[in-house]
Amino acid sequence: MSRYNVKETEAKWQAVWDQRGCFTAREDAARPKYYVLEMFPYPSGRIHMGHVRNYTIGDVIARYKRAKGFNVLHPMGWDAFGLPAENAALEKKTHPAVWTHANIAAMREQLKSMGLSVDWSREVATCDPPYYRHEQKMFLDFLKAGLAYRKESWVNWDPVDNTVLANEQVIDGRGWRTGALVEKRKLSQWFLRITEFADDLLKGIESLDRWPERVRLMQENWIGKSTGVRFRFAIKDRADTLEVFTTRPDTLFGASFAAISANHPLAAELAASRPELAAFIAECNRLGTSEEAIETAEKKGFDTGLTVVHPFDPTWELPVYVANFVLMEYGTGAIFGCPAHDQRDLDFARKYGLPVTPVVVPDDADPATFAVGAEAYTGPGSLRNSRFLDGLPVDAAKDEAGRRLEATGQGERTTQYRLRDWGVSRQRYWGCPIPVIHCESCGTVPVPEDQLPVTLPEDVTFDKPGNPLDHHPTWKHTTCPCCGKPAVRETDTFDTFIESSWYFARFCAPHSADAAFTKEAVGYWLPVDQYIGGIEHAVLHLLYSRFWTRALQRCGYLDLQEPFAGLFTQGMVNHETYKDAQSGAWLSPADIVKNDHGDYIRTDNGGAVTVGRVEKMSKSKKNVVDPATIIDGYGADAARFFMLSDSPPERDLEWTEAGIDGAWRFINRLWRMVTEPAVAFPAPGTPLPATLSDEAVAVRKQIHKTLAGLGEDLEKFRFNKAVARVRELANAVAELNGAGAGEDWVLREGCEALVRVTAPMMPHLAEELWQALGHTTLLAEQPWPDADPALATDDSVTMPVQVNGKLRATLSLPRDVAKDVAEAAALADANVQRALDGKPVRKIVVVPNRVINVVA
Ligand code: ANZ
Ligand code: ZN
Repeated sequence: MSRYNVKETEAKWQAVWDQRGCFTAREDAARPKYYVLEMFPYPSGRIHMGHVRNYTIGDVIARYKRAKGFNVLHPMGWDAFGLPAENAALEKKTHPAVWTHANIAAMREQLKSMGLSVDWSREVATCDPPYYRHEQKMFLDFLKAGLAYRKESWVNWDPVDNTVLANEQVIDGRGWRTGALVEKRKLSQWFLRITEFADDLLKGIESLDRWPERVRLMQENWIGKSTGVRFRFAIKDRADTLEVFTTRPDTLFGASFAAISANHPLAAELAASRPELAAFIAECNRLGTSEEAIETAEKKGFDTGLTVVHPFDPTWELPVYVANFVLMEYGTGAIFGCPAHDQRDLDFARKYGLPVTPVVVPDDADPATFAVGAEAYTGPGSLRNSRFLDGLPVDAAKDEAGRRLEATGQGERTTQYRLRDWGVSRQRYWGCPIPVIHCESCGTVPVPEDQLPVTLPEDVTFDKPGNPLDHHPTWKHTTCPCCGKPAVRETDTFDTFIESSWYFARFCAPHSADAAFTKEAVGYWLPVDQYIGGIEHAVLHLLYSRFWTRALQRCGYLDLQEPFAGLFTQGMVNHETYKDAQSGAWLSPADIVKNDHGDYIRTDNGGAVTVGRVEKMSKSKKNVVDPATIIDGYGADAARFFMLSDSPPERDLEWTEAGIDGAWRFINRLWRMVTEPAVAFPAPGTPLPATLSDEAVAVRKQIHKTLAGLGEDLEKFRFNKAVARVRELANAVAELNGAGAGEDWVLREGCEALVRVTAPMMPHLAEELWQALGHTTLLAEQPWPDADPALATDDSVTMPVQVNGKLRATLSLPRDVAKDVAEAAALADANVQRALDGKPVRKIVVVPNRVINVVA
């Protein structure tokens, strides 16, 4: 028995595809285009199984669509700026650029070893000036269009290193390196006006009908549209007012306090003469800037001693607190609290002994006894204890309260979004420089376009905390483009989410020098027809890209709103976890073997191993399998095939050795079927013989049913079903021994079908076998084999027979059989007769091709 030489074969076909430029994409107005894109990788240095899954899925789609006649664009590039390069520079004493480019080179080879049908001539790395110069230009255009602006904003400050920390560098409220309690500081930073598009981004979600419902919902919640009222409380003994935002003006008669954010101007004013309040504010600011931290912290407040006057009753006063759960960034930074109908307010009221008055009573509750205990009531109902609102249902009461606040000039009905403008300044080196100059006389001046790109200096050091651009001796010193006096460059760089907000457009014209892309190219290729990536990007990356596209449209770059017409989010790759039974230390799958009893033991010392749960592959739990090892041992096709075979692609997949072994065995089986057939194949192109054995006819039917079903599976991302179909067909074809009439012909037809439909999944093997079948063309350039509809439809169907709702028999009947024939067949069945047990049949319902229901 010969063996398939996987290494040689895979390398050979990769070289052939490459030389022929099989996957080079060219605009061609005469052909329908299809743009398939996987989220581009961060160049960490090595690919992981998540990449293998992501790119396998994308490649199956790309190859399939190409075979279906589409002009396919399938590019690849590198999301190359970011913090890990700076960390590596610090730890390994290398330069971020050197580290990044070395990683790109290594990962490019790894991805190429997967046999991806990528147009590598379009490769881009976002850290290269020819890429980011266009981003700087876009920013300047946004600035002109009023879509970018500067304002003071809070950052995480490490007081030991004296440096700004990215959110991911704050771990449990402490700096990742120093362990110091992180503080909030205010810095002047750049913002992009994404909120300007809040409503448009929300409405656009409706058109994204090829996006997962879950992602659409997450975006909707992130944008967070709320309708409510802004109104102003009079402050007792002061001339000014306190403006609050509420979505529940109906609950105003249940109000028992007002609260302001620790960063509210009023809090700052009061704190100036009250040290205890200043201390409380400082405590609030240590909570970190994330909404989650604020949400989960214990609700705390500080009574300012001020009171405000109820808007509907001048004799009613409410105390004003500074509270840690009120965000300055939302609404007006001030609220009124109604403890009975808001959980945070209730927790707060219980802590500070404030009244809890229910004003909304559920329709099925007794208003006389309805009370609120530990849980606020947030459901529907009608109003009580609320004077002129009494008896109204919640919605009507909201209307009425809003109307009265408007009528008395105390407030206005408004719409509020949770979405905040996008803060894009980062105090980091390894990012795109923000192209502005600060001049003492002229203020903030954009870098003139003919001076772009503003490139990063190469001679930087990372041994001091803080931003290396800022301590660079010369880089930031320049002259003002307006007045020519000495001025300093902005030393902040862009959030790396900016590079990924437009790379899909750059891929359309990656070598365009004067412009980020050409209108013709994006007009032809965009939107991306199928985007594929992890659910972790459901909100930020996808929302920023949708915003950026709209901003580009406004600035005349392109004519498009939604960059991604279709989105698929794949599941994770999981693996069993292993621990040393004694020490409890995590063990890698590579460090253990099975003993004679089938139990795992340590390879090095034979020690016992505890097998733990199946979890996402992660370095910390050591349950990772390196794709390089797998590709080296089994080849890319086996890895790809297994990735597709076990689970639906949107679900998590468990990587197992048995699974990859199974894929490998199947590869060899197909290889032998084609290279060592039971009987010699007739030459390619031999016409269908006049007579075929019954077996040959049956196999032909299965071949064409498989072709029909498989195309549909691939269209619908049911890759695991497609794999199952391929395996079934292989079984059926293998059954043909070739002795009967025309069986040699059908054997070829079956093998060709197998080879052609597996091509998107296992392209190297398929190409090799296509050649072995005597073809001189490249399979990568062949059209998809379409099914013969006459053979693809079943002429018999399986019909279950139910007697009084219970399944009693299954019959094989001709498709579209007449009802009376189906009824007779059902009643003739012995199991059905037994179930009837002599009872008269009252009714038979035949659902054509589906089910027969007998009622007795
Ligand atoms: C009074 C009230 C009574 C409220 C009640 C709710 C229930 P969404 O739906 O997210 O828009 N709020 C307003 N500004 C806030 C801020 N800066 N920080 C924290 N909370 C704030 O939530 C709007 C509600 O969140 C508002 O309606 C306000 O509390 C609170 F039974 O006003 B409500
Ligand atoms: Zn100047």
